[in-house]
Amino acid sequence: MGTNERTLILIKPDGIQRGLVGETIARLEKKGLKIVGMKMLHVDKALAKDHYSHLVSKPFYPDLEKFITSYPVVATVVEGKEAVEVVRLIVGPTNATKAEGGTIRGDFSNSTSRNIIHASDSKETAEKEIKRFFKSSELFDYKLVLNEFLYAGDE
Ligand code: IDP
Ligand code: MG
Repeated sequence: MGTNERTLILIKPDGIQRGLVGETIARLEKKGLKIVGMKMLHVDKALAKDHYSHLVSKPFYPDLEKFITSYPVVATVVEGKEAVEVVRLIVGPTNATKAEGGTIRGDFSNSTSRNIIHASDSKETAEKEIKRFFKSSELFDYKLVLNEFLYAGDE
């Protein structure tokens, strides 16, 4: 069973400004995801265009770029069984107005444009996004001793 799938999370400027860094990371940790990289950075325009390349032609892109480059973000890579899908489920859908309670977006946002957190949407995207935000020397391979208590009996 693969427990080493990785995904990228960004706590966006609204998440930091609203004091939700600890709450957000705590939810991922309590699920049993292993933190393998973490840093604060300021996203510049070029990085924003790269990261949101699928959205540059949208009418809301200027606001999105201004927002994501306005204040720092916290970038985190977590690892675990089916991490990409698991994190998307914990985060909730893009439009937080439609996000269920219990999800990060459902509990803390009622907006599409200010929805607290980014999470990679597929394994392929995750690989690209992790490389975009982290050097290999900034990612840590270590044994999470708790794994035996998190998944050991799974197929
Ligand atoms: P995701 O963050 O759930 O993966 P994407 O479609 O990849 O959603 O969009 C990236 C980000 O762009 C969203 O999280 C949100 O901040 C912003 N965004 C997406 N669609 C809209 C929209 O219709 N209006 C305003 N902002 C949007
Ligand atoms: Mg996306």
